[in-house]
Amino acid sequence: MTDTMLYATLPRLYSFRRCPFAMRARLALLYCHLPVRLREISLKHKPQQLLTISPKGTVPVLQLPDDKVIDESLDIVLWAIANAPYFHLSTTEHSVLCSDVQYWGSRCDREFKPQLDRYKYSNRFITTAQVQETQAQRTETDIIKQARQAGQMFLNHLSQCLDEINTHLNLPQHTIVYLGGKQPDLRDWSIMPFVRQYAAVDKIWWQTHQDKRLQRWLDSLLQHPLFHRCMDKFSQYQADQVDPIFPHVNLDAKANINPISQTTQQPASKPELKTKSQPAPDETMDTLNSAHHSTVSQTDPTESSAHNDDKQADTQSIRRTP
Ligand SMILES: N[C@@H](CCC(=O)N[C@@H](CS)C(=O)NCC(=O)O)C(=O)O
Repeated sequence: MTDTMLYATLPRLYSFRRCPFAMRARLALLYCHLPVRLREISLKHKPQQLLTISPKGTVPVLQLPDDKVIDESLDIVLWAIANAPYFHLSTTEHSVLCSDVQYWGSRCDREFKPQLDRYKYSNRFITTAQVQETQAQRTETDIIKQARQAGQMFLNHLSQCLDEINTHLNLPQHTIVYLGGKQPDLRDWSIMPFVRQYAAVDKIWWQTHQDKRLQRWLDSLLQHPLFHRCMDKFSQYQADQVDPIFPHVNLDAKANINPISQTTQQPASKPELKTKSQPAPDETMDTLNSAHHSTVSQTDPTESSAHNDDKQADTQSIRRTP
Protein backbone atom coordinates (compact mmCIF):
# COMPACT_ATOMS: atom_id res chain seq x y z
CA MET A 1 0.00 0.00 0.00
CA THR A 2 1.39 3.42 -0.88
CA ASP A 3 1.75 6.19 1.68
CA THR A 4 -1.10 8.17 0.17
CA MET A 5 -3.37 5.14 0.17
CA LEU A 6 -2.53 4.53 3.81
CA TYR A 7 -3.36 8.13 4.67
CA ALA A 8 -6.71 7.74 2.88
CA THR A 9 -7.60 4.73 5.06
CA LEU A 10 -7.58 6.85 8.20
CA PRO A 11 -10.96 7.70 9.70
CA ARG A 12 -11.87 11.37 9.78
CA LEU A 13 -12.77 13.07 13.05
CA TYR A 14 -14.80 16.25 13.24
CA SER A 15 -13.80 17.82 16.51
CA PHE A 16 -13.85 20.96 18.60
CA ARG A 17 -10.86 21.31 20.88
CA ARG A 18 -12.64 22.55 24.00
CA CYS A 19 -15.71 20.29 23.81
CA PRO A 20 -15.55 17.64 26.55
CA PHE A 21 -17.34 15.08 24.34
CA ALA A 22 -14.78 15.65 21.60
CA MET A 23 -11.97 15.39 24.17
CA ARG A 24 -13.41 12.03 25.22
CA ALA A 25 -13.23 10.83 21.62
CA ARG A 26 -9.71 12.17 21.04
CA LEU A 27 -8.48 10.63 24.30
CA ALA A 28 -9.92 7.26 23.28
CA LEU A 29 -8.32 7.43 19.84
CA LEU A 30 -4.98 8.37 21.38
CA TYR A 31 -5.24 5.72 24.04
CA CYS A 32 -6.04 3.09 21.45
CA HIS A 33 -3.27 4.18 19.06
CA LEU A 34 -5.68 5.10 16.30
CA PRO A 35 -4.59 8.12 14.26
CA VAL A 36 -7.26 10.06 12.38
CA ARG A 37 -7.54 12.87 9.88
CA LEU A 38 -8.78 15.73 11.96
CA ARG A 39 -11.19 18.53 11.10
CA GLU A 40 -11.24 21.14 13.83
CA ILE A 41 -14.50 22.98 13.33
CA SER A 42 -16.21 26.10 14.59
CA LEU A 43 -19.52 25.36 16.31
CA LYS A 44 -20.82 28.68 14.98
CA HIS A 45 -19.95 27.87 11.37
CA LYS A 46 -20.27 24.14 10.99
CA PRO A 47 -18.98 22.84 7.66
CA GLN A 48 -21.60 21.49 5.30
CA GLN A 49 -19.68 18.20 5.08
CA LEU A 50 -20.33 17.63 8.79
CA LEU A 51 -24.03 18.47 8.55
CA THR A 52 -24.41 16.22 5.54
CA ILE A 53 -23.07 13.16 7.34
CA SER A 54 -24.61 14.03 10.73
CA PRO A 55 -27.52 16.49 10.50
CA LYS A 56 -27.79 16.89 14.28
CA GLY A 57 -24.58 18.91 14.02
CA THR A 58 -22.82 17.92 17.22
CA VAL A 59 -19.19 16.98 17.66
CA PRO A 60 -17.43 14.62 17.83
CA VAL A 61 -18.25 12.77 14.63
CA LEU A 62 -16.11 9.97 13.30
CA GLN A 63 -16.39 9.10 9.63
CA LEU A 64 -14.92 5.74 8.77
CA PRO A 65 -13.24 4.97 5.44
CA ASP A 66 -16.35 2.99 4.38
CA ASP A 67 -18.37 6.17 5.12
CA LYS A 68 -20.00 4.74 8.21
CA VAL A 69 -20.63 7.59 10.63
CA ILE A 70 -20.38 7.45 14.42
CA ASP A 71 -21.75 10.61 15.95
CA GLU A 72 -21.92 9.85 19.67
CA SER A 73 -18.75 10.21 21.72
CA LEU A 74 -19.31 7.05 23.77
CA ASP A 75 -19.83 5.05 20.58
CA ILE A 76 -16.52 6.42 19.30
CA VAL A 77 -14.83 5.19 22.50
CA LEU A 78 -16.35 1.73 22.02
CA TRP A 79 -15.32 1.72 18.36
CA ALA A 80 -11.77 2.64 19.41
CA ILE A 81 -11.65 -0.20 21.95
CA ALA A 82 -12.86 -2.66 19.33
CA ASN A 83 -10.31 -1.44 16.78
CA ALA A 84 -7.27 -0.80 18.97
CA PRO A 85 -4.43 -2.47 17.11
CA TYR A 86 -1.94 -2.98 19.92
CA PHE A 87 -3.88 -4.26 22.84
CA HIS A 88 -5.87 -7.40 22.62
CA LEU A 89 -8.12 -7.92 25.57
CA SER A 90 -9.59 -11.22 26.61
CA THR A 91 -13.33 -11.50 26.02
CA THR A 92 -13.98 -10.87 29.70
CA GLU A 93 -11.60 -7.88 29.90
CA HIS A 94 -13.15 -6.45 26.76
CA SER A 95 -16.71 -6.75 27.99
CA VAL A 96 -15.88 -5.42 31.48
CA LEU A 97 -14.07 -2.43 29.97
CA CYS A 98 -16.88 -1.67 27.52
CA SER A 99 -19.62 -1.99 30.08
CA ASP A 100 -17.70 0.15 32.59
CA VAL A 101 -17.05 2.83 29.98
CA GLN A 102 -20.74 2.81 29.12
CA TYR A 103 -21.75 2.88 32.77
CA TRP A 104 -19.51 5.81 33.72
CA GLY A 105 -19.95 7.65 30.45
CA SER A 106 -23.72 7.50 30.39
CA ARG A 107 -24.04 8.40 34.08
CA CYS A 108 -21.75 11.32 33.42
CA ASP A 109 -23.73 12.49 30.40
CA ARG A 110 -27.17 11.90 31.92
CA GLU A 111 -26.68 12.95 35.53
CA PHE A 112 -23.53 15.00 35.81
CA LYS A 113 -23.34 17.06 32.61
CA PRO A 114 -26.71 18.86 33.09
CA GLN A 115 -25.66 19.87 36.62
CA LEU A 116 -22.26 20.89 35.36
CA ASP A 117 -23.91 23.17 32.80
CA ARG A 118 -26.13 24.71 35.49
CA TYR A 119 -23.11 25.22 37.72
CA LYS A 120 -21.10 26.83 34.93
CA TYR A 121 -24.01 28.99 33.85
CA SER A 122 -24.93 30.22 37.32
CA ASN A 123 -21.34 31.09 38.01
CA ARG A 124 -21.24 33.29 34.95
CA PHE A 125 -24.51 34.86 36.00
CA ILE A 126 -23.32 35.85 39.46
CA THR A 127 -20.42 37.80 38.03
CA THR A 128 -23.03 40.12 36.55
CA ALA A 129 -25.39 39.88 39.49
CA GLN A 130 -22.69 40.76 41.98
CA VAL A 131 -22.42 44.29 40.67
CA GLN A 132 -26.19 44.64 40.93
CA GLU A 133 -28.29 44.21 44.05
CA THR A 134 -27.60 42.12 47.13
CA GLN A 135 -30.82 40.13 46.86
CA ALA A 136 -30.01 38.98 43.35
CA GLN A 137 -26.54 38.06 44.53
CA ARG A 138 -27.94 35.91 47.35
CA THR A 139 -30.34 34.15 45.03
CA GLU A 140 -27.66 33.39 42.50
CA THR A 141 -25.31 32.16 45.21
CA ASP A 142 -27.99 29.66 46.19
CA ILE A 143 -28.33 28.53 42.58
CA ILE A 144 -24.59 27.97 42.36
CA LYS A 145 -24.58 25.96 45.58
CA GLN A 146 -27.52 23.84 44.47
CA ALA A 147 -26.00 23.12 41.08
CA ARG A 148 -22.64 22.33 42.63
CA GLN A 149 -24.29 20.09 45.19
CA ALA A 150 -26.28 18.25 42.53
CA GLY A 151 -23.13 17.63 40.48
CA GLN A 152 -21.36 16.51 43.61
CA MET A 153 -23.53 13.38 43.87
CA PHE A 154 -21.84 11.89 40.83
CA LEU A 155 -18.43 12.95 42.11
CA ASN A 156 -19.06 11.45 45.55
CA HIS A 157 -19.89 8.19 43.89
CA LEU A 158 -16.72 8.38 41.81
CA SER A 159 -14.67 9.14 44.87
CA GLN A 160 -16.22 6.25 46.84
CA CYS A 161 -15.41 3.87 44.01
CA LEU A 162 -11.82 5.06 43.92
CA ASP A 163 -11.63 4.51 47.66
CA GLU A 164 -12.92 0.97 47.28
CA ILE A 165 -10.46 0.25 44.50
CA ASN A 166 -7.67 1.52 46.75
CA THR A 167 -8.81 -0.85 49.48
CA HIS A 168 -9.32 -3.71 47.04
CA LEU A 169 -5.78 -3.31 45.72
CA ASN A 170 -4.49 -3.09 49.27
CA LEU A 171 -2.52 0.06 48.56
CA PRO A 172 -1.47 2.78 51.03
CA GLN A 173 -4.32 5.20 51.61
CA HIS A 174 -2.84 8.13 49.68
CA THR A 175 -1.97 6.20 46.54
CA ILE A 176 -3.58 7.61 43.41
CA VAL A 177 -5.85 4.98 41.94
CA TYR A 178 -8.05 4.93 38.87
CA LEU A 179 -11.30 3.30 37.92
CA GLY A 180 -9.55 0.28 36.42
CA GLY A 181 -6.77 0.02 38.96
CA LYS A 182 -3.28 1.44 39.20
CA GLN A 183 -3.17 3.13 35.81
CA PRO A 184 -5.66 5.44 34.12
CA ASP A 185 -7.66 3.89 31.32
CA LEU A 186 -10.72 4.68 29.23
CA ARG A 187 -13.02 4.52 32.22
CA ASP A 188 -11.24 7.55 33.64
CA TRP A 189 -10.59 9.31 30.33
CA SER A 190 -14.27 9.08 29.36
CA ILE A 191 -15.35 11.24 32.29
CA MET A 192 -12.27 13.27 33.07
CA PRO A 193 -12.99 16.17 30.63
CA PHE A 194 -16.28 16.81 32.43
CA VAL A 195 -14.81 16.63 35.94
CA ARG A 196 -12.09 19.00 34.74
CA GLN A 197 -14.73 21.55 33.77
CA TYR A 198 -16.48 21.20 37.11
CA ALA A 199 -13.21 21.77 38.98
CA ALA A 200 -12.44 24.82 36.84
CA VAL A 201 -15.71 26.63 37.67
CA ASP A 202 -14.39 27.55 41.12
CA LYS A 203 -10.83 26.36 41.58
CA ILE A 204 -10.57 27.65 45.14
CA TRP A 205 -13.71 25.78 46.18
CA TRP A 206 -12.44 22.62 44.46
CA GLN A 207 -9.07 22.82 46.23
CA THR A 208 -10.50 23.59 49.64
CA HIS A 209 -13.66 21.46 49.71
CA GLN A 210 -13.31 18.62 47.27
CA ASP A 211 -12.35 15.14 48.43
CA LYS A 212 -8.56 14.87 48.28
CA ARG A 213 -8.58 11.53 46.52
CA LEU A 214 -10.62 13.02 43.71
CA GLN A 215 -8.33 16.04 43.54
CA ARG A 216 -5.31 13.79 43.19
CA TRP A 217 -7.10 11.69 40.56
CA LEU A 218 -7.90 14.76 38.47
CA ASP A 219 -4.47 16.37 38.96
CA SER A 220 -2.70 13.27 37.77
CA LEU A 221 -4.88 13.03 34.67
CA LEU A 222 -4.42 16.73 33.92
CA GLN A 223 -0.66 16.29 34.08
CA HIS A 224 -0.72 13.14 32.00
CA PRO A 225 0.98 13.41 28.57
CA LEU A 226 -2.03 11.75 26.95
CA PHE A 227 -4.17 14.68 28.00
CA HIS A 228 -1.60 17.22 26.82
CA ARG A 229 -1.48 15.50 23.49
CA CYS A 230 -5.26 15.50 23.27
CA MET A 231 -5.24 19.27 23.69
CA ASP A 232 -2.82 19.94 20.83
CA LYS A 233 -4.00 22.87 18.74
CA PHE A 234 -5.08 22.47 15.15
CA SER A 235 -6.03 25.26 12.81
CA GLN A 236 -9.67 25.49 11.87
CA TYR A 237 -10.82 23.36 8.96
CA GLN A 238 -10.88 25.03 5.54
CA ALA A 239 -12.57 23.38 2.58
CA ASP A 240 -9.39 23.38 0.47
CA GLN A 241 -7.17 22.06 3.23
CA VAL A 242 -5.66 18.59 3.46
CA ASP A 243 -6.73 17.22 6.84
CA PRO A 244 -3.85 17.06 9.30
CA ILE A 245 -3.25 13.85 11.19
CA PHE A 246 -4.24 13.73 14.84
CA PRO A 247 -2.16 13.37 16.93
CA HIS A 248 0.29 15.97 15.65
CA VAL A 249 3.38 14.62 14.05
CA ASN A 250 6.82 15.95 14.74
CA LEU A 251 8.09 15.89 11.20
CA ASP A 252 11.37 17.56 12.12
CA ALA A 253 12.45 14.92 14.58
CA LYS A 254 14.90 12.47 13.09
CA ALA A 255 14.13 9.68 15.54
CA ASN A 256 10.95 8.27 16.98
CA ILE A 257 8.48 10.41 15.15
CA ASN A 258 5.55 8.27 16.14
CA PRO A 259 3.37 10.70 18.09
CA ILE A 260 1.23 7.95 19.50
CA SER A 261 4.06 5.82 20.77
CA GLN A 262 5.63 8.94 22.28
CA THR A 263 2.46 9.40 24.21
CA THR A 264 1.47 5.92 25.19
CA GLN A 265 4.58 3.82 25.43
CA GLN A 266 3.99 0.44 26.92
CA PRO A 267 6.42 -0.99 29.46
CA ALA A 268 7.93 -4.29 28.41
CA SER A 269 6.58 -5.99 31.51
CA LYS A 270 2.93 -5.64 30.51
CA PRO A 271 1.62 -8.88 29.11
CA GLU A 272 -1.43 -7.39 27.35
CA LEU A 273 0.49 -6.11 24.35
CA LYS A 274 0.30 -8.53 21.47
CA THR A 275 2.47 -7.78 18.50
CA LYS A 276 1.84 -10.98 16.58
CA SER A 277 1.12 -10.17 12.95
CA GLN A 278 0.72 -6.49 13.79
CA PRO A 279 2.88 -3.85 12.16
CA ALA A 280 5.11 -2.05 14.63
CA PRO A 281 3.49 1.22 15.77
CA ASP A 282 6.45 3.33 14.64
CA GLU A 283 6.43 1.69 11.24
CA THR A 284 2.78 2.47 10.66
CA MET A 285 3.01 6.02 11.87
CA ASP A 286 6.22 6.72 9.96
CA THR A 287 4.49 5.68 6.79
CA LEU A 288 1.49 7.81 7.59
CA ASN A 289 3.69 10.71 8.52
CA SER A 290 5.53 10.64 5.27
CA ALA A 291 2.22 10.34 3.37
CA HIS A 292 0.95 13.37 5.15
CA HIS A 293 4.23 15.24 4.84
CA SER A 294 4.08 14.97 1.11
CA THR A 295 0.91 17.05 1.03
CA VAL A 296 0.88 19.23 4.12
CA SER A 297 3.42 21.41 5.84
CA GLN A 298 2.89 21.31 9.58
CA THR A 299 4.70 22.16 12.79
CA ASP A 300 4.67 20.21 16.00
CA PRO A 301 3.78 21.81 19.34
CA THR A 302 6.43 19.65 21.01
CA GLU A 303 4.86 17.60 23.70
CA SER A 304 6.50 15.52 26.37
CA SER A 305 7.59 12.06 25.39
CA ALA A 306 7.37 8.77 27.24
CA HIS A 307 5.05 8.11 30.11
CA ASN A 308 3.68 5.22 32.00
CA ASP A 309 1.48 2.58 30.53
CA ASP A 310 -2.21 3.41 30.18
CA LYS A 311 -3.28 -0.15 29.87
CA GLN A 312 -4.99 -1.96 32.64
CA ALA A 313 -3.91 -5.06 34.41
CA ASP A 314 -6.82 -5.09 36.80
CA THR A 315 -10.13 -5.78 35.14
CA GLN A 316 -12.13 -5.77 38.34
CA SER A 317 -15.19 -3.62 38.03
CA ILE A 318 -16.15 -1.67 41.10
CA ARG A 319 -19.29 0.36 40.75
CA ARG A 320 -20.58 1.02 44.17
CA THR A 321 -24.23 1.92 44.16
CA PRO A 322 -24.68 5.42 45.57
N1 LIG B 1 -24.29 13.13 22.98
C1 LIG B 1 -23.30 13.80 22.18
C2 LIG B 1 -23.14 15.23 22.67
C3 LIG B 1 -22.15 16.03 21.87
C4 LIG B 1 -22.33 17.53 22.09
O1 LIG B 1 -23.35 17.99 22.62
N2 LIG B 1 -21.35 18.32 21.64
C5 LIG B 1 -21.52 19.75 21.67
C6 LIG B 1 -20.20 20.48 21.86
S1 LIG B 1 -19.51 20.23 23.46
C7 LIG B 1 -22.05 20.20 20.34
O2 LIG B 1 -21.59 19.78 19.31
N3 LIG B 1 -23.05 21.08 20.35
C8 LIG B 1 -23.63 21.60 19.14
C9 LIG B 1 -23.61 23.06 19.07
O3 LIG B 1 -23.13 23.72 20.02
O4 LIG B 1 -24.06 23.59 18.07
C10 LIG B 1 -22.00 13.02 22.23
O5 LIG B 1 -21.76 12.36 23.25
O6 LIG B 1 -21.23 13.04 21.25
